[in-house]
Amino acid sequence: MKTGIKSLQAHRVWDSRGNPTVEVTVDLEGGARGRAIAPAGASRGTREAVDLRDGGSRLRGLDVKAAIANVNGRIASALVGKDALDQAGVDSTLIELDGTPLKSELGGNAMVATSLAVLHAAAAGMNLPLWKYVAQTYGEEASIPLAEIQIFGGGAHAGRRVDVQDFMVMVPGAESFDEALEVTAEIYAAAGEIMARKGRSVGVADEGGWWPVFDSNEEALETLVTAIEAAGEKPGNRVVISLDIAASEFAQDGGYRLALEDRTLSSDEMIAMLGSWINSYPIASIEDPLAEDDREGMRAFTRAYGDRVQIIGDDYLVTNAGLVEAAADDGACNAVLIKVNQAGTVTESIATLSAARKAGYRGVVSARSGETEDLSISHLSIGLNAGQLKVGSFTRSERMAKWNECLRIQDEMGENAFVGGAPLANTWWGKGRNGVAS
Ligand code: 2PG
Ligand code: MG
Repeated sequence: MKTGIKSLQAHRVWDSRGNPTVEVTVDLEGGARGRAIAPAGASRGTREAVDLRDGGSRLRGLDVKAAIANVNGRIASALVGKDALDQAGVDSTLIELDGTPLKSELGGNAMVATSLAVLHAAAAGMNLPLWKYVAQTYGEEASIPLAEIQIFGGGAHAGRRVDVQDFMVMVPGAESFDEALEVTAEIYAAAGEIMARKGRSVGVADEGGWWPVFDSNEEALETLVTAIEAAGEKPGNRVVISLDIAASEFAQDGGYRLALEDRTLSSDEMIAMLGSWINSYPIASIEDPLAEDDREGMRAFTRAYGDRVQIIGDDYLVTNAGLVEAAADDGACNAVLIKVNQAGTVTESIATLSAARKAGYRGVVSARSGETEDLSISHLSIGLNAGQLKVGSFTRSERMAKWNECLRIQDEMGENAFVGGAPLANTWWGKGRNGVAS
């Protein structure tokens, strides 16, 4: 099969919030085709690759005509004729052409859709499913990840109705990915029934989790525990809780403004509050517990709780290998979220995962709050043996499509491919439970 890039074409499509985004189609000389769509975040780190948006009043300034023109013009001219199998070469061409630290010239949206579309085209050119192509190309043993699934949305994804952004569950004690989803489905439904009984069932947030009508952030946690029990599970047994605090979103003047509770915490008080939650609830993972620029806070939190919970840097590390290395030197975080559009290219994202592994950090492949039918991250999490996948909730097809794709691949690979409790074996949960399913 001839794998030279014959043509690249960008189109405007629409994401799960009804916002415009960039889709790129790549055709190879041998006839193979790859396609990918850029996702979009709402709670974004200041150091992540930026999307190119047109501004103005139409479509609230979010149109992507300039990004599309960049793909069809400068990017296509630079990439036509290049070998799609040379992902690193393609990505470094994109990076050079852009020439800015945050991809603001070509647009992170133009670059990520192009980079992923080339990866898809290469896999198609080799006649392989994407996950298998990725595993072979990057020398990984593919595995089916542990799913991190949102039950209540919050923060920037729910009109800031509560301050904390994601209240999620993981089922590391499940025997298979399928069983983990089944347990999650029961918990999601139970949480909905509890909210309905309280007269608080008013729909869902951006990622499909229940809309968070609570009087305090901790009430959401209490309700989540009740929902886990109502689903017939013992919290902390095979089901554990995962939080994305997304603290940068409510950091204010060196403190943390909990608007729902009308109080402002210092960094130390924030650490103490999260510590009391860790002591009271079966929390195995916390993402962005402190703000992206609260280096001392993140170090102190990691010193205090890093041996009990997984501490994921999202806004704090923005899928950047250099920031992961610096955090490792610093003793901040023990895991990194991998969002390809934060880095801007596939190659940089994989380099971040490698840097994480070298530092002994776990990697969690993640969707954005603005998503589409694009299934790349399901394949990447499996092919890169990442161990964990975060996609949002358990409704809405831009989310479900990604869980369903993992199910299909699990069928192909067999149940032994599921990682089970292994990725969390060193956490509070894993130590207590010995990583063994009950
Ligand atoms: C996050 C993501 C996904 P966003 O903070 O982890 O939940 O949100 O895409 O809005 O940055
Ligand atoms: Mg996050």
